[in-house]
Amino acid sequence: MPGIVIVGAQWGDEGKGKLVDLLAERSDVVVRFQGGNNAGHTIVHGEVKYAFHLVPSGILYPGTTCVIGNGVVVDPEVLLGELAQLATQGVDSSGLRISPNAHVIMPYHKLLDVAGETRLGKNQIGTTKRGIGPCYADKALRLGIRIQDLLDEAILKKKIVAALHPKERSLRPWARDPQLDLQAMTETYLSYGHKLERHVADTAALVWDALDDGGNVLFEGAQAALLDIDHGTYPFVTSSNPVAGAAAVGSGAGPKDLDEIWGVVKAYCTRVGAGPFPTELEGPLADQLREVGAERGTTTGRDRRIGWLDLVALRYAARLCTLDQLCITKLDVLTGQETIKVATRYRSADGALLERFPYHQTVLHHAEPEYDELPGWEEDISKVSRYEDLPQAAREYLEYIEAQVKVPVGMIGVGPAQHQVIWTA
Ligand code: 2SA
Ligand code: GDP
Ligand code: MG
Repeated sequence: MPGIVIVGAQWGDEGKGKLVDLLAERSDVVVRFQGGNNAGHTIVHGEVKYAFHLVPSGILYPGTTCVIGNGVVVDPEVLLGELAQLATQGVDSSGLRISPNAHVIMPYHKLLDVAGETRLGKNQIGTTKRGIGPCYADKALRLGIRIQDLLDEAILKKKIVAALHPKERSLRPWARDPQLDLQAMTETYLSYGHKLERHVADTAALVWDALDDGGNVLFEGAQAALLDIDHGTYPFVTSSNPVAGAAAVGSGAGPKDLDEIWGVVKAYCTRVGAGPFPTELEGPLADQLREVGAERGTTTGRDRRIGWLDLVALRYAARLCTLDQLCITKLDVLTGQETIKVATRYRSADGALLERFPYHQTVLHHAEPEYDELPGWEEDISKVSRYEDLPQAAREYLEYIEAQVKVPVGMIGVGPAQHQVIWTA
């Protein structure tokens, strides 16, 4: 299958990086198509642990070209830092390609992200404060700075002036901040452009050529369907489209190039940041799962909120992304639970039963999940590599999910390491 898309089917951190790492070896190109360094993809490759934020997770394979597509927002300072870090780990990133149309996160985007959250007070979204929202806002306003502008001395300063003009009032508290000095900022970003120039290429054409030559292209999603700005739990979402359809828009591929779509799903549920989370757990069980699953943000280090698997949300994500396969990760984390709960539907504040994910924010905020309970298992499954060797209760749990979501389970994760997987596809 030449065009394979990997997306998160919950609220992020499902373990997309690990699946990308496993499939990247047989891919010619791996493309990031949305988001920025708000993403955190942890990979345990051999004995070494890597955390990627901007660089596609395929970078560890020398024969694979890694692309930062037009739909990504790039903080050049972070990208250069990540490349330097990879170099110290002996990783060759000369195969990285960056779209000239990708937008650049500027210092004022980061300041405005922090200021926006402070202004919202207790209603804050819980962003990663990496400047993602303000950068995408400038893109929509057509005031964005793109990677190609960093290569153009004549134009960069003019574009920064135009971008700063409508923000003057909001940026007044930082009027004397040296990072907002026009000349210094222009020079700094030109120097970033200079350092990144060798990676800049026509990435859409590169993806087309790979596909037209019968190559394998892996589209690597960041965040997840329920954080999608159009379809997620708005306003508690990110500012891009992490759903599968965006793989085409954010890379330049056509919709018919997306041949197979994998949704990565944790065997339970987590969310980092604010917003509705109907199956959220509190107390000792949440603490225990957070501890066993090491549920802390890869980028910000924040504790992730924990909950039971939510099939209402998962069926919604599966339809939004037309999932072909599910990759169920972290099954090992549920080992030792006497029973496992799964939300099958919600009850709204007025008593109505909801099989479908509600579009109305208020309905969702008051929705109470109704659960099925399944038996758990005691056996250590972290070394299991064949489906038939899983305890019966674990198999029944997976088969129950398959039947409820009507999408086959193609891969199961039983530990963080690359080899701790069970393939069924
Ligand atoms: P932003 O910064 O504007 O995109 O934040 C908006 C919301 O999107 C959520 N978001 C994420 N949720 C899960 N994982 C993400 N990546 C990191 C990770 C998160 C971290 O891999 O752990 O380290 O905290 C990610 N990025 C954005 C965010 O929490 C807001 O709810
Ligand atoms: P991503 O953003 O979807 O790529 O996920 P993150 O890397 O932010 O978070 C997933 C975390 O779970 C990482 O620390 C992975 O190493 C880890 N992980 C992935 N799959 C499994 C699994 O099957 N079992 C366990 N215990 N950990 C896993
Ligand atoms: Mg993550």
